[in-house]
Amino acid sequence: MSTEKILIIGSNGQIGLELAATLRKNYGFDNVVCGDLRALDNQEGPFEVLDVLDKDRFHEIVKKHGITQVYLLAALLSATAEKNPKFAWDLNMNGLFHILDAAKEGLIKKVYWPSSIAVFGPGTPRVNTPQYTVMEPNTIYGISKQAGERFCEYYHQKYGVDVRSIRYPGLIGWKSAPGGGTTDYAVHIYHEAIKNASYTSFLAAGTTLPMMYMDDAIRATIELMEAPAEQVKIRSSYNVAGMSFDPEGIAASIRKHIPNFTLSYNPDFRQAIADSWPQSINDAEAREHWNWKPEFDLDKMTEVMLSNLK
Ligand code: NAD
Ligand code: AKB
Repeated sequence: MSTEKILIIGSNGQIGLELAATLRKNYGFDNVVCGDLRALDNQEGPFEVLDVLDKDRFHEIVKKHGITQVYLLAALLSATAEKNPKFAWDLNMNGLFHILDAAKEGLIKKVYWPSSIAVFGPGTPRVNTPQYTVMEPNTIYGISKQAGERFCEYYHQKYGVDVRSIRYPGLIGWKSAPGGGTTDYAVHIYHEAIKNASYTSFLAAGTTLPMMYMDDAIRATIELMEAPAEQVKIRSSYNVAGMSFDPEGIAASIRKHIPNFTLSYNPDFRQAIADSWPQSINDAEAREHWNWKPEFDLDKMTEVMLSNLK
């Protein structure tokens, strides 16, 4: 039986719901405590109401359950953050400080915190973007993720905090809804394909972005968290790649199953965010250090998405 007790903060979001289910399978149902601002109607298993900005409440939960590891998922994503930049900075940074400080004080042993391809900016080489390159993000979300990466590395180097991180691309899954990102169209398109055989994209034709199927993202996260510490040589955040496509690419993949599917375009403010991000990611370091390898390409993902959403 596992000796680890895991707390997922932001457990009821797009990633948290899927991560909680997998961690509960691996570590035992009662060894994974979920935490979010409010419970779901059908909330399952150990759950605590938690605002990550409330440090005392976080400490209370850690002590109550004997938490050893924290996965911090609570954040404002790119599109929502642009609408409320000051609050986005507060949540994305101070939430992280509460967790890193708890690890520094020895209250918890291990931390997972996700970064994003949003750490890159308009000056970054956009194709096959390497781990180390120009990083000048121009969104508040990207700025908070880049600062978060710097603090993760700082806390590791100065205080020995065991913090691990991945720069997720846009994540696509059928079990949970996306929460305010620029890549959300790539989830919505599958739902609309099934309901209406048509979709209007809020990103323009030709907007290629790095994406990943959720199962790959969850597997990457757990593989990184379970890797021996000496293999985790990057303590800011790892590039990981899954696939890259533009709206027409995903539409073509959908048409293999729904031949009459039509795609139109009505780009909005999210276009500028997408235009500042890479098109594809080089993940050589993740492959070399902890043997990362994606399993899903676009057509395999489309098959799974459509068959499950039906
Ligand atoms: P989401 O918006 O779907 O879920 C976030 C969850 O956090 C929600 O359930 C929300 O209620 C909760 N939350 C918000 N404020 C909180 C607070 N103060 N205290 C406690 N909980 C709070 O987000 P997600 O897509 O699951 O993303 C999780 C993390 O992964 C974020 O850090 C995000 O930046 C990162 N990420 C996600 C993607 C993606 O495509 N989903 C890509 C890159 C990085
Ligand atoms: C978003 O679009 O904000 C997220 C991300 C890539 O960080 N999906």
